[in-house]
Amino acid sequence: MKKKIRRWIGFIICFVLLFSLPESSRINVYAAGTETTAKKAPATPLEKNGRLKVKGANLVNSKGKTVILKGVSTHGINWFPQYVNKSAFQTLRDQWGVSCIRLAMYTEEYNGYCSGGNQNELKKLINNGVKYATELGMYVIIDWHILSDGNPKKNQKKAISFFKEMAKKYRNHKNVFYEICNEPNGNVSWSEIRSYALSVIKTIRKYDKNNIILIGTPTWSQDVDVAAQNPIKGYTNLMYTFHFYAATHKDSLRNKLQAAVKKGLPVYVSEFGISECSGNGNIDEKEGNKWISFLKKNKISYTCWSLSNKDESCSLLRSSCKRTGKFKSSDLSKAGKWYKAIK
Ligand code: IDC
Repeated sequence: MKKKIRRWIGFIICFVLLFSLPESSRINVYAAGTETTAKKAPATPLEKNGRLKVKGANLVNSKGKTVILKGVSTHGINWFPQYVNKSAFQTLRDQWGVSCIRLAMYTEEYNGYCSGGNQNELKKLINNGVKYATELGMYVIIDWHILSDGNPKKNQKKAISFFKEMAKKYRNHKNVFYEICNEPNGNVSWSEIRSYALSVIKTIRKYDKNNIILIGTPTWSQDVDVAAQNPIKGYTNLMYTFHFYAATHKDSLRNKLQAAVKKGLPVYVSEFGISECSGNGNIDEKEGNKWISFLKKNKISYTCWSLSNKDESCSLLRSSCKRTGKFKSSDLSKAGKWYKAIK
């Protein structure tokens, strides 16, 4: 009889001990021998860094650590919609170390958002692009790609209603950037761009208090030194864009960037190439390396133009490449091979 009682007590103790273990180890106990050897996927850029914000001149992650995003820009999504796909973005993330995709939506070039393009189709592409990037844990820039419309005020009303829609939709996303005017150019001053930016920012911030807003600067987003003299006040999470093309732009343009950095302006290189500024002509890898080391030294994020197979030297893919994702080495242009190797 005593033996029986002891056995029961022993049984109850075992039972209590087993269920006092944390659930994870309990499962191991039950599943011993059935464990798989599958490795956990590495953390995505978004899992690693969370919501980014602007601190001083830098982009910092949710733990306050400075981050530099390596990005790729699409070509105009109105012309090359086929590259807005998850496989392309995933290849860039996993094989190129890219953490940010820029979705370039021309406003006034042929079939642009404000020049006869199908606005619903264009927004669908933006929404799909944001969705793929989000699923892959990547950051994503929604780029209002002004170019021949030099002065952003020209389409200000349309910009405001577009960004109102985007800000309402993406207020809870942690990975979205709004780039409100790609490259102001022609006869447009910083004070005009500043006043455009203030109206768009005011609209965005009504709905989205956090996501970072990128602001273009005069002369095709080169005059960050001018913007640095009178930056926008009263809002957080703003950055100013600086663009360069390495076969054209060298020390004298770097000096302008240096001046802005010295003033503490938060700068984001939302577009650059190593071709000439026409997007074609020579490729200058050496100058490209100089630029990248300058950007790294100053903790500035950068985005390379462009993910397409257009027959021009800034394209990251060869014109013979028909693939729209899972790019192989033989699919890459000179610029593509160079950029893939940038760590
Ligand atoms: C270029 C494209 C080219 C296209 C042209 C449209 O590479 O295929 O025909 O735009 O006008 C920029 C612009 C970007 C340009 C790029 C290269 O932001 O739209 O793309 N560039 O010229 N600024 C400096 C260079």
